[in-house]
Amino acid sequence: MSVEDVTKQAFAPRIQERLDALARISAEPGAITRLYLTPEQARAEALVAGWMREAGMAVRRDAVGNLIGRVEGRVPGGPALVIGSHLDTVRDAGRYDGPLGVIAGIACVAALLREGPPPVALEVVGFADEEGVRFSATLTGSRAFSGHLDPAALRTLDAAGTTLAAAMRAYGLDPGAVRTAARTPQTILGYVELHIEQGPMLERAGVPVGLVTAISGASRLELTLTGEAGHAGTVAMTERRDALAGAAECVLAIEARCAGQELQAEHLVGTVGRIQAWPGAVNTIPGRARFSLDLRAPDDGQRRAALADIEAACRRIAVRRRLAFGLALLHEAEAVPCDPALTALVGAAIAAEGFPVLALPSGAGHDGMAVAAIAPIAMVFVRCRGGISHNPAEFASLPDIEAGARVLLGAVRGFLAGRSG
Ligand code: HGY
Ligand code: MN
Ligand code: MN
Repeated sequence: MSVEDVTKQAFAPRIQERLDALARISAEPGAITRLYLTPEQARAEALVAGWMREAGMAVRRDAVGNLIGRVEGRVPGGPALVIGSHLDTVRDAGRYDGPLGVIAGIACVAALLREGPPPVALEVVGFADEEGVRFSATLTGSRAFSGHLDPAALRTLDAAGTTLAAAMRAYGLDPGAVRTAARTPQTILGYVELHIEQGPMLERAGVPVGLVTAISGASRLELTLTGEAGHAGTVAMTERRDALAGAAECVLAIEARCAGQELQAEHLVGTVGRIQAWPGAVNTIPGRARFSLDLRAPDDGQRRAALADIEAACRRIAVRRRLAFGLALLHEAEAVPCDPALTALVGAAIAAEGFPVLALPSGAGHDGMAVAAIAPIAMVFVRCRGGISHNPAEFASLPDIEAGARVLLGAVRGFLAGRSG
Protein backbone atom coordinates (compact mmCIF):
# COMPACT_ATOMS: atom_id res chain seq x y z
CA MET A 1 0.00 0.00 0.00
CA SER A 2 1.55 3.34 -1.01
CA VAL A 3 2.23 5.76 1.82
CA GLU A 4 2.01 8.68 -0.60
CA ASP A 5 -1.79 8.62 -0.15
CA VAL A 6 -2.49 10.87 2.82
CA THR A 7 -5.72 9.03 3.62
CA LYS A 8 -3.66 5.88 4.18
CA GLN A 9 -1.18 7.52 6.54
CA ALA A 10 -1.96 5.93 9.88
CA PHE A 11 0.94 7.45 11.80
CA ALA A 12 2.57 10.41 10.08
CA PRO A 13 0.05 13.24 10.65
CA ARG A 14 -0.02 12.63 14.42
CA ILE A 15 3.76 12.20 14.58
CA GLN A 16 4.24 15.50 12.72
CA GLU A 17 1.75 17.24 15.01
CA ARG A 18 3.73 16.07 18.04
CA LEU A 19 7.07 16.98 16.47
CA ASP A 20 5.70 20.49 15.97
CA ALA A 21 4.43 20.66 19.57
CA LEU A 22 7.82 19.56 20.89
CA ALA A 23 9.63 22.00 18.59
CA ARG A 24 7.80 24.85 20.30
CA ILE A 25 9.67 24.03 23.52
CA SER A 26 12.93 25.92 23.17
CA ALA A 27 15.29 28.20 25.09
CA GLU A 28 15.43 30.49 22.06
CA PRO A 29 12.33 32.09 20.50
CA GLY A 30 12.24 31.38 16.76
CA ALA A 31 14.78 28.54 17.06
CA ILE A 32 14.81 25.01 18.50
CA THR A 33 17.33 24.71 21.33
CA ARG A 34 16.73 22.21 24.15
CA LEU A 35 19.83 21.47 26.17
CA TYR A 36 20.47 19.02 28.99
CA LEU A 37 19.18 19.84 32.49
CA THR A 38 17.39 23.01 31.46
CA PRO A 39 13.77 24.10 32.01
CA GLU A 40 13.17 23.21 28.36
CA GLN A 41 14.15 19.60 29.04
CA ALA A 42 11.67 19.49 31.93
CA ARG A 43 8.86 20.88 29.76
CA ALA A 44 9.65 18.45 26.96
CA GLU A 45 9.71 15.54 29.44
CA ALA A 46 6.26 16.50 30.76
CA LEU A 47 4.79 16.67 27.26
CA VAL A 48 6.28 13.38 26.09
CA ALA A 49 5.42 11.63 29.36
CA GLY A 50 1.78 12.53 28.72
CA TRP A 51 1.94 10.94 25.25
CA MET A 52 3.56 7.81 26.72
CA ARG A 53 0.79 7.48 29.32
CA GLU A 54 -1.87 8.09 26.68
CA ALA A 55 -0.36 5.18 24.73
CA GLY A 56 -0.78 2.93 27.77
CA MET A 57 2.72 3.02 29.25
CA ALA A 58 3.86 3.60 32.82
CA VAL A 59 6.40 6.43 32.87
CA ARG A 60 9.44 7.13 35.00
CA ARG A 61 12.53 9.33 34.88
CA ASP A 62 15.83 7.68 35.69
CA ALA A 63 18.74 9.09 37.70
CA VAL A 64 20.24 11.05 34.79
CA GLY A 65 16.97 12.36 33.34
CA ASN A 66 16.18 9.71 30.69
CA LEU A 67 12.41 9.43 30.24
CA ILE A 68 11.26 5.82 30.14
CA GLY A 69 7.79 4.57 29.16
CA ARG A 70 7.11 0.87 29.77
CA VAL A 71 4.39 -1.69 29.24
CA GLU A 72 4.75 -5.13 30.76
CA GLY A 73 4.81 -8.39 28.83
CA ARG A 74 3.67 -11.77 30.03
CA VAL A 75 6.33 -11.82 32.76
CA PRO A 76 5.97 -8.67 34.89
CA GLY A 77 9.38 -7.04 35.35
CA GLY A 78 10.80 -9.13 32.52
CA PRO A 79 13.40 -7.94 30.01
CA ALA A 80 12.19 -5.43 27.45
CA LEU A 81 12.59 -4.60 23.81
CA VAL A 82 13.58 -0.92 23.87
CA ILE A 83 12.70 1.65 21.21
CA GLY A 84 14.41 4.97 21.70
CA SER A 85 16.17 8.12 20.64
CA HIS A 86 16.91 11.48 22.26
CA LEU A 87 14.85 14.53 23.26
CA ASP A 88 17.69 17.04 23.53
CA THR A 89 18.85 19.09 20.55
CA VAL A 90 21.81 21.04 19.24
CA ARG A 91 21.47 24.84 19.16
CA ASP A 92 19.11 26.16 16.45
CA ALA A 93 18.26 22.56 15.59
CA GLY A 94 15.85 20.84 13.28
CA ARG A 95 12.71 19.27 14.70
CA TYR A 96 13.30 15.64 13.63
CA ASP A 97 16.79 14.76 14.99
CA GLY A 98 15.94 12.73 18.10
CA PRO A 99 12.25 13.41 18.73
CA LEU A 100 11.21 11.54 15.56
CA GLY A 101 12.49 8.27 17.01
CA VAL A 102 10.83 8.80 20.39
CA ILE A 103 7.45 9.91 19.02
CA ALA A 104 7.39 7.16 16.37
CA GLY A 105 8.26 4.67 19.11
CA ILE A 106 5.27 5.81 21.17
CA ALA A 107 3.01 5.48 18.10
CA CYS A 108 4.39 1.98 17.49
CA VAL A 109 3.69 0.82 21.06
CA ALA A 110 0.20 2.35 20.99
CA ALA A 111 -0.56 0.45 17.76
CA LEU A 112 0.72 -2.81 19.23
CA LEU A 113 -1.27 -2.39 22.45
CA ARG A 114 -4.44 -1.95 20.40
CA GLU A 115 -3.82 -5.54 19.21
CA GLY A 116 -3.38 -6.91 22.75
CA PRO A 117 -0.73 -7.29 25.45
CA PRO A 118 2.79 -7.87 24.09
CA PRO A 119 4.55 -11.18 24.87
CA VAL A 120 7.53 -9.27 26.29
CA ALA A 121 7.86 -5.86 27.89
CA LEU A 122 8.21 -2.86 25.59
CA GLU A 123 9.95 0.37 26.54
CA VAL A 124 10.22 3.70 24.78
CA VAL A 125 13.15 5.81 25.98
CA GLY A 126 13.65 9.53 25.43
CA PHE A 127 17.36 9.82 26.17
CA ALA A 128 18.76 12.93 27.79
CA ASP A 129 21.85 14.66 26.42
CA GLU A 130 22.69 12.65 23.32
CA GLU A 131 24.08 15.79 21.67
CA GLY A 132 26.46 16.82 24.45
CA VAL A 133 26.11 20.54 23.62
CA ARG A 134 26.01 22.01 27.13
CA PHE A 135 28.75 19.81 28.61
CA SER A 136 31.59 18.35 26.56
CA ALA A 137 30.50 14.80 27.43
CA THR A 138 28.05 13.30 24.93
CA LEU A 139 25.70 10.29 24.96
CA THR A 140 25.39 11.07 28.69
CA GLY A 141 21.92 9.57 29.08
CA SER A 142 22.49 6.45 27.01
CA ARG A 143 25.91 5.83 28.54
CA ALA A 144 24.42 5.99 32.04
CA PHE A 145 21.58 3.74 30.79
CA SER A 146 24.15 1.15 29.71
CA GLY A 147 26.22 1.59 32.88
CA HIS A 148 29.20 3.14 31.10
CA LEU A 149 29.07 6.83 32.02
CA ASP A 150 32.59 7.87 33.05
CA PRO A 151 32.34 9.44 36.55
CA ALA A 152 34.75 12.13 35.30
CA ALA A 153 31.89 13.39 33.11
CA LEU A 154 30.26 14.72 36.28
CA ARG A 155 33.12 17.20 36.59
CA THR A 156 32.79 18.64 33.07
CA LEU A 157 31.82 22.29 32.96
CA ASP A 158 29.29 24.21 30.91
CA ALA A 159 30.02 27.68 29.48
CA ALA A 160 28.95 29.27 32.78
CA GLY A 161 31.42 27.11 34.73
CA THR A 162 28.70 24.90 36.24
CA THR A 163 29.69 21.26 36.65
CA LEU A 164 27.45 18.52 35.33
CA ALA A 165 27.00 17.31 38.92
CA ALA A 166 25.86 20.76 40.12
CA ALA A 167 23.49 21.08 37.17
CA MET A 168 22.01 17.67 37.99
CA ARG A 169 21.39 18.75 41.57
CA ALA A 170 19.80 22.00 40.43
CA TYR A 171 17.55 19.95 38.13
CA GLY A 172 16.47 17.69 41.00
CA LEU A 173 18.72 14.73 40.19
CA ASP A 174 21.30 13.15 42.49
CA PRO A 175 24.70 12.79 40.76
CA GLY A 176 25.59 10.21 43.40
CA ALA A 177 22.76 7.99 42.11
CA VAL A 178 23.89 7.84 38.48
CA ARG A 179 24.67 4.13 38.75
CA THR A 180 21.00 3.37 39.52
CA ALA A 181 20.22 4.31 35.91
CA ALA A 182 22.37 1.44 34.66
CA ARG A 183 20.55 -1.43 32.91
CA THR A 184 22.05 -4.86 32.26
CA PRO A 185 21.97 -7.32 29.36
CA GLN A 186 19.50 -9.34 31.45
CA THR A 187 16.95 -6.51 31.40
CA ILE A 188 17.10 -5.61 27.72
CA LEU A 189 16.32 -7.93 24.80
CA GLY A 190 17.28 -5.46 22.08
CA TYR A 191 17.22 -1.80 21.01
CA VAL A 192 15.75 -0.29 17.86
CA GLU A 193 16.10 3.38 16.90
CA LEU A 194 14.34 5.28 14.11
CA HIS A 195 16.28 8.39 13.05
CA ILE A 196 16.57 10.72 10.08
CA GLU A 197 19.63 9.81 8.02
CA GLN A 198 21.19 13.28 8.38
CA GLY A 199 22.97 12.56 5.10
CA PRO A 200 22.13 12.47 1.36
CA MET A 201 22.34 8.74 0.52
CA LEU A 202 18.62 7.81 0.73
CA GLU A 203 17.59 10.89 -1.22
CA ARG A 204 20.19 10.14 -3.94
CA ALA A 205 18.96 6.54 -4.12
CA GLY A 206 15.31 7.68 -4.28
CA VAL A 207 14.22 5.53 -1.32
CA PRO A 208 12.34 6.73 1.82
CA VAL A 209 13.93 4.40 4.37
CA GLY A 210 17.22 2.62 4.93
CA LEU A 211 18.81 -0.04 7.11
CA VAL A 212 21.84 0.96 9.16
CA THR A 213 24.85 -1.40 9.09
CA ALA A 214 27.11 0.39 11.60
CA ILE A 215 27.56 3.69 13.44
CA SER A 216 30.84 5.52 12.89
CA GLY A 217 33.29 5.89 15.75
CA ALA A 218 34.02 9.42 16.92
CA SER A 219 36.63 11.41 18.82
CA ARG A 220 35.91 14.81 20.34
CA LEU A 221 38.88 16.95 21.38
CA GLU A 222 39.81 20.44 22.47
CA LEU A 223 43.07 21.91 21.11
CA THR A 224 44.73 24.98 22.63
CA LEU A 225 47.46 27.27 21.27
CA THR A 226 49.21 29.80 23.49
CA GLY A 227 51.38 32.64 22.17
CA GLU A 228 51.64 36.23 23.32
CA ALA A 229 49.04 38.98 23.34
CA GLY A 230 50.35 42.24 21.90
CA HIS A 231 49.51 45.61 20.43
CA ALA A 232 47.99 45.26 16.96
CA GLY A 233 49.69 48.47 15.87
CA THR A 234 53.22 48.03 17.08
CA VAL A 235 54.29 44.38 16.89
CA ALA A 236 55.93 43.50 13.55
CA MET A 237 54.32 40.58 11.69
CA THR A 238 57.59 38.61 11.87
CA GLU A 239 57.73 38.95 15.67
CA ARG A 240 54.24 37.86 16.53
CA ARG A 241 53.21 34.74 18.41
CA ASP A 242 49.64 34.94 17.17
CA ALA A 243 47.60 32.06 18.66
CA LEU A 244 44.58 32.59 16.43
CA ALA A 245 46.61 32.64 13.22
CA GLY A 246 48.22 29.40 14.41
CA ALA A 247 44.81 27.88 15.12
CA ALA A 248 43.59 28.90 11.68
CA GLU A 249 46.54 27.11 10.08
CA CYS A 250 45.73 24.00 12.18
CA VAL A 251 42.09 24.08 11.05
CA LEU A 252 43.19 24.04 7.40
CA ALA A 253 45.63 21.21 8.14
CA ILE A 254 42.75 19.19 9.64
CA GLU A 255 40.63 19.82 6.56
CA ALA A 256 43.49 18.80 4.26
CA ARG A 257 44.12 15.55 6.19
CA CYS A 258 40.45 14.51 6.03
CA ALA A 259 39.55 15.81 2.58
CA GLY A 260 41.90 13.65 0.48
CA GLN A 261 39.75 12.07 -2.25
CA GLU A 262 40.91 8.55 -1.49
CA LEU A 263 39.68 9.08 2.06
CA GLN A 264 36.17 10.04 1.04
CA ALA A 265 35.48 6.40 0.33
CA GLU A 266 36.42 5.81 3.93
CA HIS A 267 33.85 8.36 5.17
CA LEU A 268 36.63 10.03 7.24
CA VAL A 269 35.35 13.44 8.37
CA GLY A 270 36.92 16.13 10.57
CA THR A 271 35.07 19.21 11.83
CA VAL A 272 36.12 22.26 13.81
CA GLY A 273 32.77 23.47 15.09
CA ARG A 274 33.90 26.00 17.68
CA ILE A 275 36.88 28.36 17.91
CA GLN A 276 37.62 30.98 20.55
CA ALA A 277 40.41 33.54 20.89
CA TRP A 278 41.49 35.68 23.84
CA PRO A 279 41.52 38.42 24.85
CA GLY A 280 39.14 39.01 21.93
CA ALA A 281 39.88 42.72 21.41
CA VAL A 282 40.01 44.10 17.88
CA ASN A 283 43.34 45.86 18.51
CA THR A 284 45.09 43.01 20.34
CA ILE A 285 47.05 40.10 18.88
CA PRO A 286 45.39 36.95 20.28
CA GLY A 287 47.60 35.36 22.91
CA ARG A 288 45.43 32.23 23.28
CA ALA A 289 43.14 30.27 21.00
CA ARG A 290 41.09 27.14 21.61
CA PHE A 291 39.13 25.06 19.12
CA SER A 292 37.15 21.83 19.02
CA LEU A 293 37.77 18.83 16.81
CA ASP A 294 35.11 16.24 15.94
CA LEU A 295 36.72 13.36 14.03
CA ARG A 296 34.77 10.36 12.68
CA ALA A 297 35.16 7.24 10.53
CA PRO A 298 33.39 3.88 10.22
CA ASP A 299 36.82 2.31 10.74
CA ASP A 300 38.49 3.00 14.11
CA GLY A 301 41.97 2.45 12.66
CA GLN A 302 41.33 5.17 10.05
CA ARG A 303 40.14 7.56 12.73
CA ARG A 304 43.09 6.92 15.05
CA ALA A 305 45.63 7.28 12.22
CA ALA A 306 44.06 10.57 11.18
CA LEU A 307 44.11 11.82 14.78
CA ALA A 308 47.82 11.00 15.11
CA ASP A 309 48.58 12.82 11.85
CA ILE A 310 46.52 15.83 12.87
CA GLU A 311 48.22 16.09 16.25
CA ALA A 312 51.67 15.89 14.60
CA ALA A 313 50.74 18.56 12.05
CA CYS A 314 49.44 20.92 14.74
CA ARG A 315 52.58 20.43 16.82
CA ARG A 316 54.75 21.32 13.82
CA ILE A 317 52.70 24.45 13.22
CA ALA A 318 52.98 25.42 16.90
CA VAL A 319 56.77 24.95 16.95
CA ARG A 320 57.25 27.01 13.80
CA ARG A 321 55.10 29.79 15.24
CA ARG A 322 56.70 29.59 18.72
CA LEU A 323 53.34 28.67 20.28
CA ALA A 324 52.61 26.27 23.11
CA PHE A 325 50.26 23.46 22.06
CA GLY A 326 47.75 21.52 24.17
CA LEU A 327 45.28 18.76 23.28
CA ALA A 328 42.53 17.23 25.48
CA LEU A 329 40.44 14.19 24.51
CA LEU A 330 36.87 14.89 25.66
CA HIS A 331 35.03 11.94 24.22
CA GLU A 332 35.77 8.80 22.27
CA ALA A 333 33.30 6.23 20.94
CA GLU A 334 34.30 3.14 19.00
CA ALA A 335 32.51 2.34 15.76
CA VAL A 336 29.54 0.08 16.50
CA PRO A 337 28.18 -2.60 14.14
CA CYS A 338 24.39 -3.16 14.21
CA ASP A 339 23.20 -6.63 15.25
CA PRO A 340 22.66 -8.89 12.20
CA ALA A 341 19.53 -10.67 13.52
CA LEU A 342 17.77 -7.49 14.65
CA THR A 343 18.84 -5.72 11.48
CA ALA A 344 17.44 -8.56 9.38
CA LEU A 345 14.04 -7.82 10.95
CA VAL A 346 14.39 -4.20 9.82
CA GLY A 347 15.29 -5.39 6.31
CA ALA A 348 12.28 -7.72 6.21
CA ALA A 349 10.01 -4.89 7.37
CA ILE A 350 11.37 -2.57 4.65
CA ALA A 351 10.80 -5.23 1.99
CA ALA A 352 7.30 -5.94 3.36
CA GLU A 353 6.46 -2.26 2.77
CA GLY A 354 7.50 -2.69 -0.85
CA PHE A 355 10.66 -0.58 -0.67
CA PRO A 356 14.13 -1.57 -1.87
CA VAL A 357 16.42 -2.42 1.07
CA LEU A 358 19.30 0.06 1.09
CA ALA A 359 21.96 -0.67 3.75
CA LEU A 360 24.27 2.15 4.78
CA PRO A 361 26.61 3.20 7.64
CA SER A 362 25.75 6.13 9.90
CA GLY A 363 28.26 8.99 9.92
CA ALA A 364 26.23 10.59 12.71
CA GLY A 365 26.48 9.29 16.24
CA HIS A 366 23.42 7.89 18.00
CA ASP A 367 22.35 6.59 21.39
CA GLY A 368 22.54 3.10 19.94
CA MET A 369 26.34 3.38 20.16
CA ALA A 370 26.08 3.40 23.95
CA VAL A 371 23.23 0.90 24.27
CA ALA A 372 25.19 -1.56 22.10
CA ALA A 373 27.38 -2.19 25.16
CA ILE A 374 24.51 -4.16 26.77
CA ALA A 375 22.12 -5.12 23.98
CA PRO A 376 21.91 -5.90 20.26
CA ILE A 377 20.96 -2.77 18.31
CA ALA A 378 19.34 -1.94 14.98
CA MET A 379 18.48 1.37 13.32
CA VAL A 380 15.98 2.49 10.71
CA PHE A 381 16.89 5.59 8.71
CA VAL A 382 14.33 7.98 7.24
CA ARG A 383 15.21 10.13 4.23
CA CYS A 384 15.67 13.82 4.99
CA ARG A 385 15.68 16.57 2.38
CA GLY A 386 19.17 17.33 1.10
CA GLY A 387 20.59 15.32 3.98
CA ILE A 388 20.38 18.56 5.99
CA SER A 389 20.44 18.25 9.78
CA HIS A 390 21.61 20.19 12.86
CA ASN A 391 19.91 23.01 10.99
CA PRO A 392 16.35 24.43 11.14
CA ALA A 393 15.95 23.48 7.45
CA GLU A 394 15.97 19.78 8.50
CA PHE A 395 12.88 18.14 6.92
CA ALA A 396 11.29 14.71 6.48
CA SER A 397 8.08 14.39 4.45
CA LEU A 398 4.85 12.86 5.78
CA PRO A 399 5.06 9.87 3.40
CA ASP A 400 8.65 9.22 4.53
CA ILE A 401 7.71 9.52 8.19
CA GLU A 402 4.86 7.11 7.52
CA ALA A 403 7.23 4.69 5.80
CA GLY A 404 9.67 4.90 8.70
CA ALA A 405 7.00 4.36 11.34
CA ARG A 406 5.62 1.34 9.46
CA VAL A 407 9.07 -0.19 9.11
CA LEU A 408 9.71 0.37 12.81
CA LEU A 409 6.38 -1.28 13.65
CA GLY A 410 7.08 -4.13 11.23
CA ALA A 411 10.50 -4.79 12.74
CA VAL A 412 9.10 -4.76 16.30
CA ARG A 413 6.23 -7.05 15.24
CA GLY A 414 8.81 -9.39 13.70
CA PHE A 415 10.76 -9.40 16.95
CA LEU A 416 7.65 -10.08 19.06
CA ALA A 417 6.50 -12.85 16.73
CA GLY A 418 9.67 -14.65 17.62
CA ARG A 419 8.79 -14.29 21.32
CA SER A 420 5.11 -15.13 21.38
CA GLY A 421 5.64 -18.87 21.84
O1 HGY B 1 27.07 14.38 16.73
C1 HGY B 1 26.31 13.51 16.31
O2 HGY B 1 26.65 12.75 15.44
C2 HGY B 1 24.95 13.36 16.89
O3 HGY B 1 24.06 14.19 16.18
N1 HGY B 1 24.96 13.69 18.28
MN1 MN C 1 22.16 15.30 16.36
MN1 MN D 1 20.32 12.43 16.78
